[in-house]
Amino acid sequence: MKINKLVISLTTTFALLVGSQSAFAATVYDKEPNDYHDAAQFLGYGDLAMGKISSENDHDWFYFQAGANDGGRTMTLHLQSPANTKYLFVINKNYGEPVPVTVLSQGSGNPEWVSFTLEANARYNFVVFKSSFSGYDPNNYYYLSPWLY
Ligand SMILES: [Ca+2]
Repeated sequence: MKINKLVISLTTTFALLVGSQSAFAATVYDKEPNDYHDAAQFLGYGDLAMGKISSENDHDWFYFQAGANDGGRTMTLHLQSPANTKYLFVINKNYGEPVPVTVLSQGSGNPEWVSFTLEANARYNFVVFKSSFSGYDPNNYYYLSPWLY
């Protein structure tokens, strides 16, 4: 009886540790403070970030860590803002290096949506903030989703 419980407990722990980047897509809620590089929240494959812009200058940092075998793969990043707001994101690499992107959004008023090519072992930072032309909605979520091909 005791041994069975231990086995179950260890199996669960192992699954949480190993599966966190792939098997279990998660919803990651924006948690302050996250307004700078070192406080960025981790996003794994297929994870969905949900956050709220809660002040004029709120910046929400997230990051994705490319693995050794991820070089050359295409990632898309999609942002859906709350109704009647226009939020933007910036993507940079490691400690702020530029990342060339292809814009997939079409026309104005559509979600922000880009694709870019990963370099192996690079860290990709995604920063969500509000456009200077937009208000913000502290009560409703934006949705940020990186997807890897
Ligand atoms: Ca923030």
